[in-house]
Parts: sequence; structure tokens; C-alpha cells
Amino acid sequence: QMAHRLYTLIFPLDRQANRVLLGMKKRGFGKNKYNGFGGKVEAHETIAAGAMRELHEESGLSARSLDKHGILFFYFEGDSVAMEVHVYVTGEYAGRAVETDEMRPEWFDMDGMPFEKMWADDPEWWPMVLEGKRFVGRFWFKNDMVTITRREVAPV
Ligand code: 6U4
Ligand code: NA
Ligand code: NA
Repeated sequence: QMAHRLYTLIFPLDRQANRVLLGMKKRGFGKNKYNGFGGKVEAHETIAAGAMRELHEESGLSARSLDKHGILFFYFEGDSVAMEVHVYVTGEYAGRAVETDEMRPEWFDMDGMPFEKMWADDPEWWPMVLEGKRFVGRFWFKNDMVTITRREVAPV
């Protein structure tokens, strides 16, 4: 059994306007890609608390509730540690999105995601978020992290 490292990924939604807040990542893993907000879960916190903390650190927003949508497992060729990413949305949050050291926030139409500037797996599961479905996905990447060599993604 392979070792996993826990991560969160959270998407603030403005359901009335049919928009989602993404962040352009300015540094580190996934630099120059748009994504939801998130990061590593710390040892002392629950996964949900980690999602809320990362959202606040990276966007300035404070979530009042979370909706869990899925779990994504990412495997990288030649890497013995997989990523286990817990995906949430929130429609209830306080504050206003601000640019931080890590992320430049930008609203997008929920049906107009900039997939060409996102991780390669995102178009495969984002439709399930829109449909309100829960999902589990497993993606195997080549070293370039662009090419998916194998995928299993399904609603649960
Ligand atoms: P540091 O810089 O150590 O504080 P931290 O913010 O804890 O990092 P980070 O930003 O490296 O962690 O976490 C990676 C983020 O990227 C998580 O939100 C999960 C997300 N992510 C990683 N691979 C992804 C992929 N293939 N598709 C996707 N999100 C991915 O949609
Ligand atoms: Na992060
Ligand atoms: Na972080």
C-alpha cells in the first residue's frame, strides 16, 4: 500500500451569478495554473479545518460552511508518495477575495473554466461538481505532470 499525503482543494461559488473563484498560483507547486484554494493538511487539524484555513490564507475568505464533493488521488511516475486531495465547495463565506503571496483571485463563469491553464485532470471531474455529484478519481501522471497515463473517475 502506497503512502499518501493529505491535501485540500476548495472552490468558493457565487451560485446566483453562476461563478466560481479561482486563484492563479504565483509560486510553488502548480505555479502559473488556475486552481481552487488549498494545501497540505497539518497534523493537528481535521481535513475540513485545513480546507478553511487554506482558503483564508490564500484568498482572504472565511467559509461558513463546506460541501464535500470528492476525493482525488494523484500518482506520479517514480514518486512513492501519492497525493490525496479532498475537494470542497462553499457557497457561504465572509470577506472579499484579496490577492495574496500565493494566489491572484479571479472569478470565472462556472461553465467557462480556463481548463487550458489548469491541471489536466480538472475537466474530467469538474462537471460532476456542477451536477452536484460526489466523486472519487484516481489519476496517474507521467513525470511531466501533464500527461495522464491512466484514469479512473466516477460518481459515488
Ligand atoms: P506550501 O507552499 O508548502 O505552504 P501548501 O499550500 O500547503 O504548500 P500546495 O499549495 O503545494 O500546499 O498544495 C497543492 C494544491 O494543489 C492543493 O490544493 C491540491 C492542488 N493540486 C495538486 N495537484 C492537483 C491536480 N492534479 N489537480 C488539481 N489540484 C491539484 O485540481
Ligand atoms: Na496552497
Ligand atoms: Na499553504
